[in-house]
Amino acid sequence: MILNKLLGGAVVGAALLLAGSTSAMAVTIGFSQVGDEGDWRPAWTKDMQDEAKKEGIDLKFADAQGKEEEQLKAIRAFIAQKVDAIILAPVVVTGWDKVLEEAKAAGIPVFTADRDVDVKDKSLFVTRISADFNLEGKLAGAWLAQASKGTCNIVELEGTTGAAPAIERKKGFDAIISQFPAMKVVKSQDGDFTTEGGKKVMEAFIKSTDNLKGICGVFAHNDNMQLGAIQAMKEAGLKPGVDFKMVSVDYVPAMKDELAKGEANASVELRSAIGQYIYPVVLQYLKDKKELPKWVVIPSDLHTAATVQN
Ligand code: GYE
Repeated sequence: MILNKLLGGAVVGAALLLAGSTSAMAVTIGFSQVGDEGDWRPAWTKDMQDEAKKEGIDLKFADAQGKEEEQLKAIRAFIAQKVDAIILAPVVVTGWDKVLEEAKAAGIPVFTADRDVDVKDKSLFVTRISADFNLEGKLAGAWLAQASKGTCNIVELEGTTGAAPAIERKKGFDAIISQFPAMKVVKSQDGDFTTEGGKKVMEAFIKSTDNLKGICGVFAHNDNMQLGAIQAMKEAGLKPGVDFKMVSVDYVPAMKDELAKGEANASVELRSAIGQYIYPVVLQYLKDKKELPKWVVIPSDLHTAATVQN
């Protein structure tokens, strides 16, 4: 708020000199977070809070517990508080047009981080700062194609229906395996990105396929669902990582342990320390209001047991 006022006037140089300390010109940012559904997200939340402190940002944090209505409320509260900028990590892609129009009318720039929004008018947000989920799906598919020599019946644990990573990881994965006539997704179901969700879905798959008969691979849209799937498989006396090729996304510490143990085989890293990518973009924009490309991409890497580092 204060920064807006300072930068708005011609007296900016003198005002900055007078202000002297960074706290006098602290930028206020509202951050609407999805929730804490797995291991990756709370790690990212902590990173956002730590990095905000380092940058001297006054961060208003709102956890929506996975509910879009809560995110809408949080954004409206941020608008009422006249924050300098809003960072939105949206649970699903749809339903944002109206509230983002309200932010625009109030002159508050919105940045999306991590997940994407699907809005008609792209000027409703400045830019999206996130990894390429489609590429993550492709990396997972390419790993499985190579590991199975292009022949594999796959079961898939999908992320929250309507969420950008669920949509894009599936698309990317399908784009690769469709190149291999003997690779096929035989079952696919929403496990909501949680360990419990993944476990339940895998239990159902185990039942409906007579103990995963004929299945060679398990692709989970995130590690937590894969961790749940591994539990379910072990409880059924199956050997994940040995008799089934296990690939997922996030590369969280618990998955690194599974890779090292050999109960999982590959995980595409989704970095959680991304405040360092996000805040500089927001702060720079608040200074110069220069238009940005609509997507600032954060890189992803593939890890297997061979490259796991604890
Ligand atoms: O992979 C998953 C989390 O939005 C890309 O959300 C993120 C995903 C991440 O629940 O673990």
